[in-house]
Amino acid sequence: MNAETAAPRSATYLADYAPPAWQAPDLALEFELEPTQTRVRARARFTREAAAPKDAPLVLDGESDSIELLSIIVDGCALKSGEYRIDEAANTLVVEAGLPDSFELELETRIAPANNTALEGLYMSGGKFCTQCEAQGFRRIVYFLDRPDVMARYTTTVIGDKSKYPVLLSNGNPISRENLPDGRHKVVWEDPFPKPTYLFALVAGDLGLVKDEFVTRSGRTIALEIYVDHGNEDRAGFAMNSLKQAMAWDEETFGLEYDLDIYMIVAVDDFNMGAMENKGLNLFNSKLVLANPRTATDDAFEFIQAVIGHEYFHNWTGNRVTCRDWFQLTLKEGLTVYRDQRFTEDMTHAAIKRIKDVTHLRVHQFPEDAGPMSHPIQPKSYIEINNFYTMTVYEKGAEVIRMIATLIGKEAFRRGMDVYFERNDGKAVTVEEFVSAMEQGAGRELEQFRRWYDQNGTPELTVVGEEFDAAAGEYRLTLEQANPVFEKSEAARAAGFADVPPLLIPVRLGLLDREGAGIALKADQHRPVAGVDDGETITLPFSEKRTTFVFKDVPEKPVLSLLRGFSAPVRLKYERDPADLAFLFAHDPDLYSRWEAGQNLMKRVVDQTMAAMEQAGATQPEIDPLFLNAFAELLQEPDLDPAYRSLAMQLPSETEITAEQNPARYDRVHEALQIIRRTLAERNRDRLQQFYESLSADAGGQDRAAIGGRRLKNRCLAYLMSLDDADIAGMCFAQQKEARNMTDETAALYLLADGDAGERSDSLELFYERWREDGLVIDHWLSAQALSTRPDTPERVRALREDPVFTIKNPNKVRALIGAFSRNGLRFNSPAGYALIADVVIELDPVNPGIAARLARAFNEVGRLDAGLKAAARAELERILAGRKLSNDVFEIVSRSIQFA
Ligand code: HT7
Ligand code: ZN
Repeated sequence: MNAETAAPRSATYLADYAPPAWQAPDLALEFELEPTQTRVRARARFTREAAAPKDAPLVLDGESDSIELLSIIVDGCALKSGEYRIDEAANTLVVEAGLPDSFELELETRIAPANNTALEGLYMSGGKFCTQCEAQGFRRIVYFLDRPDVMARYTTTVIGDKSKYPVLLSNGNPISRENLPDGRHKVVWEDPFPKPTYLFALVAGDLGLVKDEFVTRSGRTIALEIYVDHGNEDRAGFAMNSLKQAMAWDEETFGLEYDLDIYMIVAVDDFNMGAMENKGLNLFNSKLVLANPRTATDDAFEFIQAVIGHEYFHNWTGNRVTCRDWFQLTLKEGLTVYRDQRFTEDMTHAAIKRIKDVTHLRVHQFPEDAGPMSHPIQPKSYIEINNFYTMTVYEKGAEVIRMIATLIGKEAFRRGMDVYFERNDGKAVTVEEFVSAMEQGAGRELEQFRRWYDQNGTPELTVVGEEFDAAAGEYRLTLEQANPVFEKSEAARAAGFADVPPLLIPVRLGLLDREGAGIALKADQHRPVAGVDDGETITLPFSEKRTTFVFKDVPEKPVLSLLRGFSAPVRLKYERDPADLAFLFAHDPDLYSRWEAGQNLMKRVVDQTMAAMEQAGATQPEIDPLFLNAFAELLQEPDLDPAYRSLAMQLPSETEITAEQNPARYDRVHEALQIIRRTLAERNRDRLQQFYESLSADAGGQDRAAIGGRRLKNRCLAYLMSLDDADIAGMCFAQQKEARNMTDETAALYLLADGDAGERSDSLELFYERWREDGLVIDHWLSAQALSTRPDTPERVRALREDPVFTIKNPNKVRALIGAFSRNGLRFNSPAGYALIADVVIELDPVNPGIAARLARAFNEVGRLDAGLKAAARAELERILAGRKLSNDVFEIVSRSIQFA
């Protein structure tokens, strides 16, 4: 079977949205927990919506593969078999006829959480019961209206064996506790806030508890509780502190206070994603809760703070105001990512955080948007909604929110947020409500801006002309925009666009004089947006296909600092004088643009090196002295923040460079980067060593200076390791052995695992012996080997699947080994690499289709492979598609990819 013959699957379309025919404003649930036979009872009064037809049947969502229906009672009378039906294909329970406009329904069902390996619905992890209901997990628990525009107040009774499950949790506040005569106990939870099914949660188990509290600005005391496995209590302090920071930040920044009396977080080892914002009861992948400096890297700490913030911020952007349907996912996710990004900017270093976010977007979202999974931030159709928790919906979605803030200014944005909550609290709404609230807050229309929600593809912003008229003191800048992916799309054709309409793109820029100082700006025809800019940075609202912007009173030929802060998620096409790039890399006061100038210089050098290698077959092509000097000056500059210096020193990744190539040349890019890295290390060896030694005394502080010091030290170590010098390899291994913190320990591990130094096997052995019992830390051991650029990596990864620390059932392990390997551009892109991923996708699909589909996205780049690799990838995609009973999750990803092969 191939793509053409694979069974078609039915898609859901935004255009087909219809409001629900029934509502059930209160839902009483009762769980009697047993691993293989949990009883679930649901009781609710259903009321027919006024606009629904009088004969509208009741259609409840529920997966008959997971749920055994024991009884169904309407207004006290049990229905007989002919009075309802279970539609196995549609996953519904239907009561066709004879229903009054309002009635009480009682259902009793049985499920087997211990057999639930998909980790959606109610499942077991490490002996505890837990749930994951977003997006459509509730329909694996009991039949109900499993759609976000049906919101109910829940009362949840949880009953379980008291010795095995002393902790019984659900959403809201606990209202009663009772011991039962048979050794079980019962806790009743009541959540006063109406919520959709996807925010329902239940946890039961034997858990350790870390407690704290937070006093809101209105004086309410909120109990904060983090539940972890016994023995891990001392690793929850950072998460707790992050939660309190997030609560205070949301009050200060957006005036948003927490609403329930208790906020609970539970750490779970088996979890498909990072975390889940269930009302009052967040579930977290334990990796995103548990941390102390001995076991977690600085990156892990920063990620934990961000995700704790993200889930907390959902309480307003997602829970209090939720999505009408899943096509509106970016309404809560894009906005909440934007909020967590700003939180981290405020808690750490704003420019560095922005640089990291932009890099993440360009490395992951840009390729997604140019490949088989390209979609607008508001998708228009899906086969499996789980496949649309994407970089586009989340990260590009956050960029779209950021552009609104850039265009209207932070104060107007805040007013817009207030309007959004005033109008929509307690409702399930669409992205339109958000944009319209922003219009109200800003007092201006954003009609053209709305196109960002509908156009897929990364727009191109091209500088087509720059002129300086010394006599007139005028600088003229001509910009053009295009979106080649969207222009060729089905959607553009269907909408009948002869000429695709332009986007409103906020372009922030500054002009520098030859001393590197900002020139005061006056744009005559396109005035800066009031209150946004500081006189030396201006935001041009670029709204046409092509515009010439004229700047007056410019005293000398300026150097343009364009797209400051990456003010729009576009590909900038700007052929510029490398001397200007070097100048900006040394002087731009905008730290983002300064870094970006360095990246552009580096990308240029990579291209030159590749070209030289190709033409002359030279193994040691000469590197542009302009760049070598710029880099040396960066190392010499006094008083630069160490974390910023470290970022500015970093070469663009192989992934970022190959993402712009067609065909992608993984081997060539890898080689060119190695040559450049080694040349830089050779020329700056003393300075790198000086930094390394002066920063080596650090023992693991968590303050900004200590973190920055470690970043710079380990960046220097990475450069020095490219020299293939035995002394340096010895120094690297010594760092690993003596490390008192996980950042230094793993930095050395990853470097040694990547090469051929004699210390390599000792390094891997030492790490394994130290950490094999720690389920989270040992994942670095798997990833370090999976990311190694050594030629034997595919075989090694296959072998590691048999190691006792690996199991295909745990998503973290799959991500650490197989996911990491799929990101290893050089080694994954080979027939052996493709076969390995395809084997795992095929094996994992029946176990956990969500994770299998994520892995299958490794083939996203298939359209940009050379002919040989494309054929090999296509063969593997066909092999996956040929599988019997392939899940919708994997089918959708693979069938889209194969069209590009
Ligand atoms: N809103 C949460 C999404 C999520 C999820 C989605 C599908 C499958 C499993 C999942 N676990 C969590 C996470 C968030 O964005 O906050
Ligand atoms: Zn989220």
